[in-house]
Amino acid sequence: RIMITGALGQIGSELTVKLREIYGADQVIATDIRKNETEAALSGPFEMVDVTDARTMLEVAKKYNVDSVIHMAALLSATAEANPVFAWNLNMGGLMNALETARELNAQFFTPSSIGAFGPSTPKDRTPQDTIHRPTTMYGVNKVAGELLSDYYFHKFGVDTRGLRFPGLISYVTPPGGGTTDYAVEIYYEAVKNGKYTSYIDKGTYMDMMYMPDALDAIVQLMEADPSKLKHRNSFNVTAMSFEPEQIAAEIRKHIPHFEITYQVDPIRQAIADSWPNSIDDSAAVEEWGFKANFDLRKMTVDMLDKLKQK
Ligand code: VAH
Repeated sequence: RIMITGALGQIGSELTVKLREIYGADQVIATDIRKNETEAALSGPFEMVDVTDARTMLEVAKKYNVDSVIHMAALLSATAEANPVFAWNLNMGGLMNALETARELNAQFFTPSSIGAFGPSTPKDRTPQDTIHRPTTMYGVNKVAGELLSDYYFHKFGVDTRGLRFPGLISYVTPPGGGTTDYAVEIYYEAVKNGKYTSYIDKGTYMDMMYMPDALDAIVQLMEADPSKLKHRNSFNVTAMSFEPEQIAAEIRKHIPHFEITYQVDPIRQAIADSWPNSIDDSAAVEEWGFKANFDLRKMTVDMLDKLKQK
């Protein structure tokens, strides 16, 4: 059985539904700090778990005898930057508790890292799998420390930990909260609702992005990969595309001709975005476990607008 923390979050809410489709509803225990009425909360076992509460997390894991822990509960970059001490305690305390739970139950383990694990001194174009990590954000510090801690649990305790450095993720199911890349989600919602969008990220700011279906497939594919083929563990660069706001606006205009983008740059989130790569190199993921993204900007835009219009 699989236990997911942060199961009602941006990735967790769709991952929970997908894993239940693959492995069976009662095989996936969704946990989060609060419950809601979404499909992720209602389509199978749900438990209230605050990831900073180690005892409850372990109790729930033992109650369902889980053999896989997928730790998704965390604060994203912009929120973390506004509350750095809280972010450290939640992001690192939660991760430690989840790793300890996986160690006690000898369970497989997944948690996401991010392109946020790179900083201004990292090569910005085709950022390598193995390179300098000196992030200048609390979120980035959490992600680098998290990668090192997860590798430590693999080498020291033999916990089968695996991770992905996700780019910005774009989805129409659960609006994201507190990210820097979320302009690329908001723009689609605003295009459908109002035909225009004011971006807090400046034109010319390139960031790696990925459509949520590709992100979910990558998690399943990595977790089912042959461990003997993995030279890396925490965490693999993965990406589908890299674009700047003008490019996504132009793609939207192919479907909504009068769509307009204007700019009101948020210096805090712009500074975070400027510290991240323009594009990363995901050849290690391709070579070690056959990663392949299916959605590019054109295909994603068709699907996003179609699904949001239905919504
Ligand atoms: C964020 N969406 O913006 C997340 C992610 C790479 C970006 O880490 O913080």
